[in-house]
Amino acid sequence: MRRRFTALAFAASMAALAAAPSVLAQGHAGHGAPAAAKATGTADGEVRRIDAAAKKLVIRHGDFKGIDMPAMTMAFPVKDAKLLEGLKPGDRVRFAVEQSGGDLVITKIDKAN
Ligand SMILES: [Cu+2]
Repeated sequence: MRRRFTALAFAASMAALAAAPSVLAQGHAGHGAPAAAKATGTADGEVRRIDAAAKKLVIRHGDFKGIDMPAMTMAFPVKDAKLLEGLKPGDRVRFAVEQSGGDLVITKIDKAN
């Protein structure tokens, strides 16, 4: 009798454990998006244009690692105007971005020449 009771209690606790993860997931769903880790990626490219006033770089970039984006030419805001120093159109670069709202912001850029 006691043995049977223990087995039932065990089964009940296993069911509770199995249910717990989904309860936790639902608890996070409402406020998960802003706290989620920022997507980051790296790519190689060539500087096409530098807009120091707007703190933007137009880069013809190759495929990204870490971010789903094919090769194209596009403008990127830079996190810090200092990142633009020493760059000129035609420079080959390797750079890192982080997703910020709808933008991919350059956080690091190095000449690859
Ligand atoms: Cu792009």
